[in-house]
Amino acid sequence: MLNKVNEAAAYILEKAGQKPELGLILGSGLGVLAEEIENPIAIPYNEIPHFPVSTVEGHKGQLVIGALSGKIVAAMQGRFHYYEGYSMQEVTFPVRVMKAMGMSHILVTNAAGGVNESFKPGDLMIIADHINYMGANPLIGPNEKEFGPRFPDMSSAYTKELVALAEGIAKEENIDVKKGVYIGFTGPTYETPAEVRMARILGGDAVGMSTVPEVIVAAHGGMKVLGISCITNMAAGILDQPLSHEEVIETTEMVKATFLSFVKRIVAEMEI
Ligand code: R1P
Repeated sequence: MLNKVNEAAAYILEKAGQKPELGLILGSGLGVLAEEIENPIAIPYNEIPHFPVSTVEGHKGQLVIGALSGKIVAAMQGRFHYYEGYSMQEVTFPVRVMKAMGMSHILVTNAAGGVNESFKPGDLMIIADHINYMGANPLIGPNEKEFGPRFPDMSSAYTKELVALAEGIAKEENIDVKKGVYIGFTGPTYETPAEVRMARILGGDAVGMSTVPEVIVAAHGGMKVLGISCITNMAAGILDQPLSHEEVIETTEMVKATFLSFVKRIVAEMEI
């Protein structure tokens, strides 16, 4: 895989003409952040060697490189999910490429269902930790030691300093940000009420179908990670209403202004 990763990284660096320092993965409906990037260079995924393509609504399918809050960022306007039929290695390929391009930090965002009953749709949640409930792991298979160790430590996969930075900014900006544990399921079905109860018993605060594989690969590569979930709906069984991807996208639209100002300030203050 190393060759493929390096080919993709070289292609992007040549097209971009500058070296991004921070990777952003923008979740369902959260791609708007890429529109804030100054002097953007957008590279469609299908032009990047070995990159998968986006198949989900709300995921545009391009990498946008340019300046955001004084940093050069590479933002994925759309991510890949296991349920799309991609392998775990394909889902996480862009994270490997970010690392190969020289990025040491990554900010991962997603749309998630609220499991913690004190949450409400529209809340932002700083991810403190995750539970991998996907029944798969992107590191299964031969370990390429250029990428990282065989048995990576996951005790601080979500970098404590970045969590503290985000919490501090939320406080200063008077944003009622939550903090919690994200449980990754495979999807594409939304979780059943019983699965949501289980998630709560297991210690989960939010559920979703992404992020976990990306963060495992980032941790494998020794990258510093910050994760932010947008609670777009309450998970099944909490409110008496069915779930839909339209609702997920609608809520991200509602929370857009807060999400943008929060993340932009985090990017500005991140020490890289
Ligand atoms: C379901 O509505 C979709 O929204 C979330 C789920 O994982 C799923 O893909 O998307 P992101 O995690 O990509 O934000």
